[in-house]
Amino acid sequence: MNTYPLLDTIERPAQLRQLDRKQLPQLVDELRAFLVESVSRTGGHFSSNLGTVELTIALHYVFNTPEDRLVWDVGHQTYVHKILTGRRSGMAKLRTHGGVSGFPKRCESPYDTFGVGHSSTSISAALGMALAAKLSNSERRTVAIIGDGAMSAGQAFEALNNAGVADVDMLVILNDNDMSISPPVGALNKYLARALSGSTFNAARRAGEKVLGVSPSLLEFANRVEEHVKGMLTPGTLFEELGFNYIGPIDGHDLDSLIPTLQNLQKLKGPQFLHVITRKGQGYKLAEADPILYHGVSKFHPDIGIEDNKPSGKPTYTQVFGQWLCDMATADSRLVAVTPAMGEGSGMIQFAERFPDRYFDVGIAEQHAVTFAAGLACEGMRPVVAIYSTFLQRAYDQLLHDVALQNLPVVFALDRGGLVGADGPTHHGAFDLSYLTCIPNMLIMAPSDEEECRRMLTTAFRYDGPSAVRYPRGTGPGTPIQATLNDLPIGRGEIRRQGKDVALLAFGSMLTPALQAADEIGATVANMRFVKPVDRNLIIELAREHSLLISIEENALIGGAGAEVARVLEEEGILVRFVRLGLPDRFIDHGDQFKLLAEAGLDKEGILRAAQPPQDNT
Ligand SMILES: Cc1ncc(C[n+]2csc(CCOP(=O)(O)OP(=O)(O)O)c2C)c(N)n1
Repeated sequence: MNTYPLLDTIERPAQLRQLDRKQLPQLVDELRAFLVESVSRTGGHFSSNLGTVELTIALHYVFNTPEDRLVWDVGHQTYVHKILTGRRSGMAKLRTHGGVSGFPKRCESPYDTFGVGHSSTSISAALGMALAAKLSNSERRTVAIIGDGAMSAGQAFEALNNAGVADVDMLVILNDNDMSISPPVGALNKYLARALSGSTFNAARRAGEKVLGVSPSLLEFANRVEEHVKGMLTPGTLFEELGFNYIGPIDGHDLDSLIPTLQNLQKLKGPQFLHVITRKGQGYKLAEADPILYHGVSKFHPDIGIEDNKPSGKPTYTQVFGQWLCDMATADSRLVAVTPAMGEGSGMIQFAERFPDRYFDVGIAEQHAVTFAAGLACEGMRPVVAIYSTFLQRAYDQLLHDVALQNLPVVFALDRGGLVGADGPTHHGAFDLSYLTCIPNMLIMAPSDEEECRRMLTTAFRYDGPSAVRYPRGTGPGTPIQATLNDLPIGRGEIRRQGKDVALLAFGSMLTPALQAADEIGATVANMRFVKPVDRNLIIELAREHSLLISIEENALIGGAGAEVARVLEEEGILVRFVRLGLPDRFIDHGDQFKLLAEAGLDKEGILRAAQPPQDNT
């Protein structure tokens, strides 16, 4: 039996637009079934995609894509968009090497108008596109689709502030499911929540029906919107004040509301704002009940759902951090912890439960998170900012200007340092060592195992200035963790294996492959531990006793840990053969974390290749 008779007929949105509206509910059902089948086999983002099935269909049904531009925020909710735009068969290889990306990517499809992965960019990008359309006298429409979580970021408001006075035709759709990854935080959320309160929402629905029911002319439509919607609803006031024409809230799972509303908005001039209410996980009961668990999933059985994580024996680095945070908070009441909307992913849930007054989820607001931590530090607190390496990129000036320049004791616990695998180039933590080492006052460490991670966090916490501990995604070698909170002597590495001729200078996660390679060639292995200050004496000693030094790091080669080693050699006037291994000067695609590392030469084989004597070309 064919489960997807209607979906099978649609390869492109143009075919979708040929369908009768009465056929669309069937398409909704087929797409949801397909999503469940396909994501349960590949893993990926799940609840957000279930929540945007109707909205995506309605957008491609009403707008003339790809001529009209759909600009998705974050992009983790675009699987239906991908399926409807010629990539349905590619979903079988979603997020795997050479397969479809988990996020929109301009090089993947003309329907992907803007590359995303990091949040809160859609309104800015859409405004740029809308202005470009205006300047080139094009009639094409531009639509930004942004979640209520992503809307909490400063950049979204900067863009609204600009767009509201920009005299362009653009539509911003707020996809409000009252969830970020975790429950949303902040005053904006409270403000939006009023829209969901029964009476207001029902009033809006009635107003919407009244406005749309009789196919009003444009003028009538505008007047009635004015009369019935604007006047009645509070949620829109903020957006109205910013210069947008606010419509909503409407039910984002009701095509009979969505399609006529979009059709009308399509014709209106100036900045338009449509507030749509959806439910994260819609249509799959388990995800509806626990949208956090089903936000990003590994493979699971669709009839059973996600089964309890079998303890793997080894804790992840994220869990090591979470445990340390609780232990250090118990030991020192000055510790406060800050997360920009990543409490779960950063391993802070236990801390949040045990120390609710010292836990600050500030929303998707990395810049604010860092300056907020600086303020806490000014007053004697000891803030720990838990942030993914890739997301700290957002807050670079705050890190430099607000924290480092004032030499404030803020600990940056940088999770996902190095390649993350399936999420790909938007999420790889490939650059932190480069962007951190050039900042004065920074203490930078990269652990090679779990206990070392704990010690580095303790070292960072006791350091009187800004510090970063960057650890990789997943598990380490499984070194047992001590209950005590010991620190490390700052700026000192250690020899882990004494050999001869070749010295491997391993940073962080690269110690494991370095030891494997060294066993084959009898090389010396140094666990460098500190990227800054790098262990100068150790480098001098290794250079004196070996004919080849190889530095190995899971970071961009340019400006990373190896560059610090090179700096020492240069400053000391040491002439020795020196090879640096790290990530090449290109963006690394999505795929299996370890295969990607091997491709970059960051495994045992890659190290052995680098240790070969130079080719004699004479
Ligand atoms: C700059 C940045 N910080 C954090 C994240 C991680 N992140 C991905 S999705 C998400 C929640 C987004 O919430 P919302 O926009 O409401 O979309 P929903 O998941 O509810 O559909 C977060 C915090 C990110 N992608 N980008």
